[in-house]
Amino acid sequence: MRILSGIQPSGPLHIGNYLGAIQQYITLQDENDAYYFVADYHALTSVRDAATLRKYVFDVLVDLLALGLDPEKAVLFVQSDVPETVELSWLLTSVTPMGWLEKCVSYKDKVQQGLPAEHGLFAYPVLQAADILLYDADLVPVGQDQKQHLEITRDVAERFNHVYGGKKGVFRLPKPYILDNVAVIPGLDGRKMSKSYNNTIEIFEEPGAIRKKVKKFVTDSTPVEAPKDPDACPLFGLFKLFAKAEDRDEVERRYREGGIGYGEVKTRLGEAIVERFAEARERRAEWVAHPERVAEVRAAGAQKARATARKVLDRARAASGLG
Ligand code: AQP
Repeated sequence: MRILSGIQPSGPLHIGNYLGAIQQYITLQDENDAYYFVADYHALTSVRDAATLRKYVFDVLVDLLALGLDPEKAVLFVQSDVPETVELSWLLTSVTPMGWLEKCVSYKDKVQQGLPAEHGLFAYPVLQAADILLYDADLVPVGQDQKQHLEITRDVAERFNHVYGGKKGVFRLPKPYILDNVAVIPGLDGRKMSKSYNNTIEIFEEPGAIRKKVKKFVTDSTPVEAPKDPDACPLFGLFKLFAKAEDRDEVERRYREGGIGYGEVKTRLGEAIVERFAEARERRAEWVAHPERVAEVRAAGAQKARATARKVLDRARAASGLG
């Protein structure tokens, strides 16, 4: 199967990105034809400084490589190294009804958070449809927050197929790949972990900073000795994703029986997070010390991605009467 997903270079990656998406990228790269990209066109809607954007793009590349994305198995590339994306985006824009974009929750959310109501932000789901359709993707590993955008991608593809595709259709219809237990990773305040909510734990923060941040996780005031429902506790929800099976079972039992305080869970969660990323942290330092290797990976990825993209774009151009 063809797998495709992207991640925005709009700031340091957090454990919501890791559990909700990157972990699946790594698993799926073994048995499939996988394409993963750094979505810098998308980041233009929020990052407005050239040097910062370049730094974030580099950081996401090294983060993905350090976390186990293998450029021998998957195509790793930067979105803007494939300018075909923008042309396809325009072809898709031309058949996308405004109403589909007007109902997008993420646009409304971001404007409510104070981002300017610009066209790029509004049209973001069409660019995302282009990202996906350009590679004939079958499956798109993402978190729950992207589900609505994936539905738009399918709708836009069907509409383009209907308008131009004849019997064969132009685009393959992709499906989201969302795992229930990691679909929405909670942040420090219990809401979805998100850069814009300022409630993240960054994957490659200093271990001391990670331990300190986890201590801020918001919990209720149930006393240590009182029984607690682990299924209703976002802190435990996160703990069980990082803890070893025996630690998870022990903590779960003590939640139900009473006798465990949130402070202890936070300390153990902090340790588990630091431990989980210890090897990746070392690998990251090696990549950072060799930017020329990162540049090689980027260039090779661009070449492969572009070759695939060109074929699909030509199909769409021919179908719509361009060229
Ligand atoms: N909290 C989360 N739980 C599960 N999955 C998540 N993802 C993000 N946050 C969570 C998934 O990570 C992938 C990359 O996301 P992105 O590049 O679109 O970044 P994002 O969703 O914009 O991340 P933020 O932190 O939420 O940024 P802002 O605040 O700018 O919107 C996606 O697959 C996403 O689902």
